[in-house]
Amino acid sequence: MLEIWGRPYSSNVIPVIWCANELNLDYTLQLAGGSFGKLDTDDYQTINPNRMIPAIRDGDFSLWESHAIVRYLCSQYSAGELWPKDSKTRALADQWMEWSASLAFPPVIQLFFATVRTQPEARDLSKINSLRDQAAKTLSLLDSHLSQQDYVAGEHFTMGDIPLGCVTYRYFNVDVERPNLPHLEAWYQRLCQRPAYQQHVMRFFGTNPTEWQALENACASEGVL
Ligand SMILES: N[C@@H](CCC(=O)N[C@@H](CS)C(=O)NCC(=O)O)C(=O)O
Repeated sequence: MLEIWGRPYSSNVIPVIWCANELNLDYTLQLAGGSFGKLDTDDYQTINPNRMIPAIRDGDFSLWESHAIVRYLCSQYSAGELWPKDSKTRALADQWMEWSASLAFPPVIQLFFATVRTQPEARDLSKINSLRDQAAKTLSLLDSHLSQQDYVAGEHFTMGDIPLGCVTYRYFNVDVERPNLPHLEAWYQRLCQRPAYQQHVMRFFGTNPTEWQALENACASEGVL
């Protein structure tokens, strides 16, 4: 059976778990990384020599890098749907996945760390405001793109929506003011209708490091999937 290694509150693991659930795949989640450890074992070295999460093992095949994993799962298990058959549509989906990694993810994850993952008394307001503005400026480009179509690669949900859907959930749920980005919001609301997104992306992540850690620790006893 497919194994996904990682922790369900980790920004790079969430797209993989969401993707596997969109595809209705049977998998086991091997809780690893952060307080779950396991990354320094000999077994994990063979799965991901970087000793980072996420990684997968699918039979005798191992793969790491979250976006590569999303592409593999979609091409292997959803050819023609999440992995568009038309090469230009597929290239556009891919383009937005790359854009997510290079331009959208960095300011949003830094904003997340500067707020939720920093105790309130240690927060740097000017840094938070600067990251907030940078994230909004970057995402405004996606907002204009989405004024023309319902999903990032056209009129259908594809792998291209997966990394950005995860980034956007973080962006819309940290406690900062945001400019009105109506097309981004409408697309986000479309994602919010998807059961796999509701279950695996729309997790309450707490408001400070103590709450965040307690939520993540609870995964082990809840038997999350
Ligand atoms: N580019 C990699 C980044 C992987 C990465 O930074 N993973 C972090 C978690 S989000 C990690 O393994 N940190 C060590 C840990 O969680 O223990 C990917 O997208 O998979």
